[in-house]
Amino acid sequence: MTRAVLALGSNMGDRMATLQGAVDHLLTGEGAPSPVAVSPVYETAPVGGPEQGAYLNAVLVVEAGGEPIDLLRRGQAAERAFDRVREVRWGPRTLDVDIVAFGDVRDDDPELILPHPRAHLRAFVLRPWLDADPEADLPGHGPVADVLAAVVAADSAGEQELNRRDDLRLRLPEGSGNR
Ligand code: A4P
Ligand code: MG
Repeated sequence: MTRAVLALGSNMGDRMATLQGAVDHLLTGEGAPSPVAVSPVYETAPVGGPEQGAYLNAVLVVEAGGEPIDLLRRGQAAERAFDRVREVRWGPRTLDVDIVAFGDVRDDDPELILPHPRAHLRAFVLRPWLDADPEADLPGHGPVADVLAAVVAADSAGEQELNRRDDLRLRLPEGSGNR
């Protein structure tokens, strides 16, 4: 089993229902990874892309069997299950599932770049990841706490401000920890 980190984002439709559905989808069924932790939910201003609505973002930490590509496929199946329409790069989407890290694997295969090539620049990934796993390291970049501190320090314009939504909570599906 390998510790892996998934970043979830939604900025269309019922964003919270989509995130919860994604967590359930990712953790259910044959070969599903076991949950380690799920982060709080953050409301975040869109980074890059066209003008679009605010995102809800969260991070799911799992123990996964199999290969990194199996986890990517599982994430893509979750995206399809939520009718993701992929029109514009970095544009609005009902659900985006990114593989942030898979153990300490480093790979530049464009189909699955590990760790995710923009994770180290994004407070909306690093902040929830740090909440879910305060000891986490981002391969090639060091402790997530330090990487996040650098991102926040560089963001003098406050473009990456995050609003933790304590009124919203993701739950892990029943029994998903006991496989
Ligand atoms: N791919 C390569 N590496 C990975 C990886 N580590 N995880 C490939 C997931 N996919 C990976 O992705 C395009 C291709 O990347 C896939 O075919 C896969 O094989 P996509 O999900 O189809 O396209 P995308 O998401 O539109 O593009 P991209 O580059 O993945 O966008 P990002 O970087 O994920 O950014 N702002 C806020 N506040 N919150 C957000 O969640 N998300 C984005 C999307 C932009 N701005 C955001 C947010
Ligand atoms: Mg993506």
